[in-house]
Amino acid sequence: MRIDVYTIFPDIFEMPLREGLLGKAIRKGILDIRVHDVRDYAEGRHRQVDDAPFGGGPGMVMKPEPVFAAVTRSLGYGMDELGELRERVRVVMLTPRGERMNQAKVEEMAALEHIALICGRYEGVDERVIEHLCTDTLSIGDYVLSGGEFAALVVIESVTRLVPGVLGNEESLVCESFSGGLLEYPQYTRPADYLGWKVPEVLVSGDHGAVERWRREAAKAWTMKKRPELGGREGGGGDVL
Ligand code: 6GU
Repeated sequence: MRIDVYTIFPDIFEMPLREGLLGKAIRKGILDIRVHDVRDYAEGRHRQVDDAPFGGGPGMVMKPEPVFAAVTRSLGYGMDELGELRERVRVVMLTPRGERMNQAKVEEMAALEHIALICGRYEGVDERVIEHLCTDTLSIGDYVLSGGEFAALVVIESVTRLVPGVLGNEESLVCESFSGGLLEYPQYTRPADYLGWKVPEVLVSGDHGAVERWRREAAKAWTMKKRPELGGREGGGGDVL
C-alpha cells in the first residue's frame, strides 16, 4: 500500500513512521509512505502557504496553489489530469468538518492501493481543494485539533494495521471481528493477586467455556455502561470494535 502525506509540518511524522510495527512494515517494503512538505511547492520569496479568509474572520486559510502543486507534481499528474488522479488515488482531506471516521471506513481504506492524506490546518483550507482535488473528507472525532497531522497518523495506523503482513500477530485481527458490535472485554495478566486486587476467579479456572461466557457478558456490561448507543447486545448497531 502506498500513502502520500501532505503537510506543512513533515517532521511530526518522522518518529511515528520509524518506530514499532509501522516502521518495520515500511522497512519490509509492505508500506510505501512518503511525507511531502507543502511549503516546498509554494511560490514566491516567502513560500507563503496561507492567507486571510475572504469575507473576514479569524485565522488563516491554506492557499489552494501549493496544495494542488504538491499533490499533482509529487504523484506525476498534470493540472489537466485531476480526474485521472482522483480515479486512481483516494485523496483525503483531514478536517474536523469531515465525515466521521469509524472502523467500517478504516476497513474500506485498508483495501485501497494508494491513499493521499492532506493535513489541513483547523482554521481551514481553501474549499476548492476539497471540491476539485479531494475525493473524501475525514474527521477522527468530534473535537478540534490544531492541524490534521495527528489525525493523519491515526488514519495511517488504523488502516495499515489491517494490511496483510503489517501486524506481527494476524490472529488479533480475527479476535477483533469476533467482538461484533461490542467494546472489548477486560484483560488481566500475572500476578493473579496484586496488592489484594484479585483477577476474576473464572479466568484462572481453566474452564474455557466459562471464560468465553464471562468475557461476552463482561463486554456487554461494559459496552452498556460506557457506550449505550452501541447497543450492548449481540448484533447491536454500530461498528465492530
Ligand atoms: Cl481530521 N483535523 C483536525 N484539525 N481536527 C480534527 C480532526 C481532523 N478530526 C477531529 N478533529
